Amino acid sequence: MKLRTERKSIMKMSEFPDPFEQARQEKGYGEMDDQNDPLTMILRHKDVRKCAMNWETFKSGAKPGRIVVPSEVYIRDTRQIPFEIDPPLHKEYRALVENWFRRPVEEEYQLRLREIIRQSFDELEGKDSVEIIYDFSLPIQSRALTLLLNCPYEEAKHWISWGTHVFRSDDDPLDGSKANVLYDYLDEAIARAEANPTDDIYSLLLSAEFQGRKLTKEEIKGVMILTFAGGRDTVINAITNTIAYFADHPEALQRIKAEPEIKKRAVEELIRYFAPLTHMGRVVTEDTQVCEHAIQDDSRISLCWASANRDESIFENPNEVILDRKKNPHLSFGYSHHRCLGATHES
Ligand code: EMZ
Repeated sequence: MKLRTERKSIMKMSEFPDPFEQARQEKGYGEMDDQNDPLTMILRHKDVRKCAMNWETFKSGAKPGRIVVPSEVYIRDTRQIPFEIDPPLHKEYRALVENWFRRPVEEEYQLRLREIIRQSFDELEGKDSVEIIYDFSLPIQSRALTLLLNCPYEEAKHWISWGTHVFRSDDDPLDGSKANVLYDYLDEAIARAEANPTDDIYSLLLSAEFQGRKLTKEEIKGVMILTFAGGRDTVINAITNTIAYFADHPEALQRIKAEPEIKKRAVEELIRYFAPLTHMGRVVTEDTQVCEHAIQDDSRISLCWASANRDESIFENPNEVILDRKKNPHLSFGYSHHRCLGATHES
């Protein structure tokens, strides 16, 4: 199969200009509305890091769904764990799943993951054209998730049918009905593991000890919703944009083949450039200031990873993909205690 790009204009399909450049340089922040709950976007690398660490002033443990952009307060009540929890409790919750999420660095896990990716490529063989998101990125994401959850491979078919977002409807940020499909699925999966413990993630969570007690069903669901939702659109974005990049730049693929030692750096660089998650919010706990801009108690800020990744004071030629970029402190996986649990997959 030949990779083909559809857009024939001057800009290549995989070219992402930086929409934050001017605001980042001039003010350091941007403003946007989101369902009448406006937010101040923090744009500079240094400020994003500072705010990410300051969980007392910029909290994650707000009303469930409020730190997400677009806000999910109208479509879910379940708190995602450990994502919507602040220190010191955050660490204890995270410890429940941290080792489990480290498994992707193991060789055996990587062999199985590679096999999933190979099979997904094989399915494209002989086709003239494919819809890359639905025929490739989404299936890979869901099949890889069977490994992470240690669930039967066949489950992936079911998850793929949910579409690119597991509980958010594609075109209406206020439509919460889709979420029930996931919630019902999780109720059943938890009940099954309770009746018949296996070595899957549900059984792990059901047997876990948290502060001298078992987790509640609501807590288990909170971890599972995050696992299903958090690593979905982000992974699909990363895979799709990478494929688009190689379609636009076949010479880059040749280079990586010829110089396998730059592979790791190339992965980091593509993740920096595409920033699969644009930003993540925090709720402000007191009147404060960022970049000399007043921010009110109980309003929202967002930590704009995509802008920080193009900060010219940190990255040389930030708008270029430099496959073997040496210094690359990108923030695509977040920063500080909430750094993405799934980041272990990049190895
Ligand atoms: C939340 C979020 C986590 C949110 C790291 O990102 O991902 C989004 O896709 C979900 O909608 O609920 O899980």
